[in-house]
Amino acid sequence: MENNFTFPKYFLWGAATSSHQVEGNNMNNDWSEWEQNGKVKERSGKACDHWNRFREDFELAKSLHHNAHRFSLEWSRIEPEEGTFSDEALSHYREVIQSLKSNGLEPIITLHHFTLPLWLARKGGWLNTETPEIFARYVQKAVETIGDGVQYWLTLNEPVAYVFKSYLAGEWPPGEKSYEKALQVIGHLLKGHVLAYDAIHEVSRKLKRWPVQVGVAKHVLIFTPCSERSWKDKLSVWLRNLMFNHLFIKALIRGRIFYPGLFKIKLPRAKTLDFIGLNYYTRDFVHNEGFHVPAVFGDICTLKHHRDVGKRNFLQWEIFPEGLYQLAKEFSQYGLPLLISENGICSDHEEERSEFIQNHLAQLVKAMREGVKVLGYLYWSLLDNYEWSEGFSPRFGLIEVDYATQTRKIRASAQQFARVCQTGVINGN
Ligand code: IFM
Repeated sequence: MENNFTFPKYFLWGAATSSHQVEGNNMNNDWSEWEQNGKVKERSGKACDHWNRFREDFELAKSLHHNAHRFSLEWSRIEPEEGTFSDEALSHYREVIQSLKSNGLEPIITLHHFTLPLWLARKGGWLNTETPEIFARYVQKAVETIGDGVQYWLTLNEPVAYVFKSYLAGEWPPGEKSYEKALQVIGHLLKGHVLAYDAIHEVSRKLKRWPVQVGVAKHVLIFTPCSERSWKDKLSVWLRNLMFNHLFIKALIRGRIFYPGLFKIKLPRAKTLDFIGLNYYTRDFVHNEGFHVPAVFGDICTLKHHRDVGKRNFLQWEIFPEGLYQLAKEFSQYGLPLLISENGICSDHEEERSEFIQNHLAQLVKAMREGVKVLGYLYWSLLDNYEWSEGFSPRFGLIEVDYATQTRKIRASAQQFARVCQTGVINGN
């Protein structure tokens, strides 16, 4: 058909997970302590028991014609005590990679997906000035030991969202609500990325491996002014977009940044990104709250007329596929390839999930037709899993998990997505 779009041969098709959300029995990190202290309604417990069932899960991904899979290493398993690395955990992850490869799935590895080893959390986590170096040491060890044949690395998952939840909203460990601490942590995460970026490239050069590509998975949102007529709302949207979507990436490209609030951050080096991962889910309506920090960045409008706009997922996030086009175009300004490192919906209705994937892919195609270079599309998530403070109720998976029996069941939307993965063709008008 005339409007059909054929994705490039190199395109990565697959899904993503993260260690704490699927592995089960992660007892040595700050999240498990947070759960045990009763800070959330449900504990992760056995989660999807993916630690033991990864082979079965990757066979299912293969049967769905995926050719890539994103997962994260659990730092607290690899370095259970400061400076001591676990051979058992490292050989487990080596087996995970081997299993991916034998199923024809390109591994895409995240090195930090929200959780920290307890010993590091007790030393202040990302607030500690030594943490960037401590992170780089763990990254170097992991990449040396298990990274042979791994091309794609993501140093950090959603650094700004992590800082927001953990250091401003106080909803995630360590439960801080401090603007000053949030800025310090941003600075340390930026430095941690740069040191990790250098470590990954250095290991690959030293061990004469294939060239690697290193990025971050950046959480991105669409911000829309509450009132198109209010210049103040528009200003807040502009500032919010800069602060939450772009500044982190700009800092890595330029090697320095003035974060709003006049906090100056200088990094050891510039241009430390080979590609940009985008995690996209929804949009927020924003209205201006005045001219002091942080109100100037606007507030999320919870008025009924905005809350009721558009279709919503199980967590009441608006479904806004056009946003993927908009963000892909915006982020193409950096001249780096993009990877859609997460995009997904929690829903109990299969038609909604199918439509979600279809509509977002159509928007991605629109951007690609206009020349945006995209490496791949990874649906969040391969499996239903532990959605942090929301517990197990939101169902994001292409594969349904019965947590009582650990039975897996492929969903109808997964079959529909599988056809796109298999043919690499969609009708993108
Ligand atoms: O489950 C999370 C994931 O850990 C990070 N990105 C967003 C997902 C859905 O909320």
